[in-house]
Amino acid sequence: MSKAASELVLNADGSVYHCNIRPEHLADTIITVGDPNRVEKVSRHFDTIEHTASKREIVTHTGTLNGKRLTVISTGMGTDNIDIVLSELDALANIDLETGEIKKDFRKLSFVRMGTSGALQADIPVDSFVIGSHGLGLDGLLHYYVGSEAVMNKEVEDAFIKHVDWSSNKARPYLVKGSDLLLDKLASEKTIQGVTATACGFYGPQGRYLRLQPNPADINERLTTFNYEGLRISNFEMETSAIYGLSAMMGHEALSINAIVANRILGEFSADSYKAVDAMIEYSLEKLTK
Ligand code: R1P
Ligand code: URA
Repeated sequence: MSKAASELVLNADGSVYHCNIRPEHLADTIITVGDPNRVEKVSRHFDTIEHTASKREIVTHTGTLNGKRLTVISTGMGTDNIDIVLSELDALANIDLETGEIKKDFRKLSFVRMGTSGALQADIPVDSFVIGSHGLGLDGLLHYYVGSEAVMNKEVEDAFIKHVDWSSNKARPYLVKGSDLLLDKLASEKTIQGVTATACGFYGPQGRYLRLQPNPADINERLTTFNYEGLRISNFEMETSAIYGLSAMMGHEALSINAIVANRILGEFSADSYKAVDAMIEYSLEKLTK
């Protein structure tokens, strides 16, 4: 079925509305980062850069490293932006933008998020690298798509809802597994694995108390103490669950590696978070391309 102009929105040059790139600008392996300034921090390691674009908080560089074609793109903060970026990148790969028809031959993409995050366990130090074996969505995005239950894990979600006494005023939490293929590439003794919890905000939704009290006040303690057959929640950030969920529904691979800039249990923040992020980028690029 073709798509109305209001549904699959294109710019005058044929690029997709927000990401502002055309199909030929997209590599099969895509690195997502939250911060637009981090795009250059990734692409400065590339051997070649063939295309750059930017619109709003979405900056894109495509090039090669060690013979592998890569696109690095910033998503800005939050799963609402992930909905936009993942939908448009999947459309670039799998929809004929001229006719609006879904292409017959599926093109599989691999998404690697290189982000920053706060640890929810005392034994996960600042400046370490955490890979999300699973994404735990506290944001609700996936419920807006028909069939999303198929990529979720009801049993673990039910155990989590019971353990934390999750309020029915909030969207039901969802748990999605990351890509085993990418985990094989990226994991080593230098990385820690755990469940990455994705919040819909940085303050109240992550239990930070400035002037307004989070509800519940002890949300972090409830998350830290959850354990389902050895699965524990390692860290908090704002994108992973949606990347894992949409990728799984679309048939793509996705994995998230985060530099730990804060430890929420110990109340610590990295003395040099930019250095930790640079080290995580170098580590991940090497693993991804060699
Ligand atoms: C909050 O400071 C932002 O940092 C984390 C969170 O997910 C959120 O986007 O990731 P990035 O550093 O990739 O943006
Ligand atoms: N990003 C987050 O979302 N939370 C943190 O605590 C640190 C980085």
